[in-house]
Amino acid sequence: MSREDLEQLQLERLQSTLYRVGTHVPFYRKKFDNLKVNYDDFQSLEDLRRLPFTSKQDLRDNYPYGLFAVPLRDVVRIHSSSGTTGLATVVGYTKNDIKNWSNLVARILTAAGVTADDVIQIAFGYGLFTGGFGLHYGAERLGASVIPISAGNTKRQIQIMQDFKTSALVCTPSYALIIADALLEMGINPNGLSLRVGLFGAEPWSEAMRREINEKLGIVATDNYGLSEIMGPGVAGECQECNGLHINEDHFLLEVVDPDTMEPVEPGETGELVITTLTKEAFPMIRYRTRDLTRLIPEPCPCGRTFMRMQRIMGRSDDMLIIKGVNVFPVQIEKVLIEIEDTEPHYQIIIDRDNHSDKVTVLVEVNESIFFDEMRKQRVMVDHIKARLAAELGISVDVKLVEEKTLERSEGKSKRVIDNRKL
Ligand code: DLL
Repeated sequence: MSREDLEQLQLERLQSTLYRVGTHVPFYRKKFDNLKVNYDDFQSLEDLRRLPFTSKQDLRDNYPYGLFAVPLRDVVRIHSSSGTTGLATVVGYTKNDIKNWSNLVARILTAAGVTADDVIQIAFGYGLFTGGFGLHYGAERLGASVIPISAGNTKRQIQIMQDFKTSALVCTPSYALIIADALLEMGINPNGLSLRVGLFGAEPWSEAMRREINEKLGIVATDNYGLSEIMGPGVAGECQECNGLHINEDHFLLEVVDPDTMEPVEPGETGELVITTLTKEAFPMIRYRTRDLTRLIPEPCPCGRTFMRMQRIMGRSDDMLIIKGVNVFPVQIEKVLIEIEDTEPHYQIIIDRDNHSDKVTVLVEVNESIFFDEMRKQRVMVDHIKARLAAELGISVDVKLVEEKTLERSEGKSKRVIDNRKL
């Protein structure tokens, strides 16, 4: 599609999305009224800049169904991000949304080189997380043979990979490396497997990691990007050039803005990605602040696809951490610690990558009475904090008690997080 035709399609779809949220979602109606936005007179994509941004906080404030644009009886699927209690965000899909989602993921699989002849092993979690089901429906839409094995149990993954002749692997890049190392340990030569392509996403990774995965698994590793608030996987994905992710621009309108001024950056400059959905029925999003940092690549891609590419995600403009694929905010840890007696409001989160798996240690200052107390009491406290954190975060973390005033104090922002992962 030429850029001109694409922009016309985007404008028409934007107009109908604005009508949809303006009439069905009180949150947006109020925002538009306050800003005196009359979306009926939207004549160009430039007008988008008159619209308000939507943030993760807006989703939380409207928990669970406040931002849905259809009645629940039209919703056929519900997903939720990262399963945490107070901070969860909930998204919904109509039948048509699921159809579009499947088509878009099928596109991403195709771009990465997967076909109906492939046996595809989906080692993403199936559940509230969008990764498993999102890739699953896309792969079925494509006609590939899907193995819905879900995440974990690495030995079994390898057994199945050998027996079922898996040719495409889908998971997080860190899990791909865990599988690669397990193969090595088990003395299995990856060249003896049928594996030829991998689609990895849901967490940040690097070119160095790509090289390592390619070498250790003997495959072409591609990157794909998405987020639950917008749809899940299927927003953008790499073709076999492996040089930036093609954005599904007929369904999503992307802007890159300066996270401080919220003004658009120069074309090709790095900034925060802001996404507007163009076809979503149940859960449309207007100018959603992803907090993900990237840049658009305006040059045409040698593969011939005309959809614009974005560079792999380079970081975040907030403090969200992705640990074992789960989104974690330091403030969640703080909230738990504050509620626990005898702890000081000083803590530090240390993240390491051990054998390609994320490991989190939370150092917590405790008052003298506890610190010099008997071991048994300390152990009880550690177990208590661990259990509370696991319930809040959805992942297990190590906890170490430290004496009062051991953690470095800072004059400015305190450095709560030490991320030692070298991606
Ligand atoms: O991670 C959706 C997904 C599933 C994408 C499977 C790709 C494959 P959430 O759990 O809502 O959704 O997390 C979204 O994860 O805002 C990014 O910060 C990060 N992220 C997702 N894909 C990538 C990627 C899914 N390829 C958040 N590179 C996003 C870097 C990524 N970060």
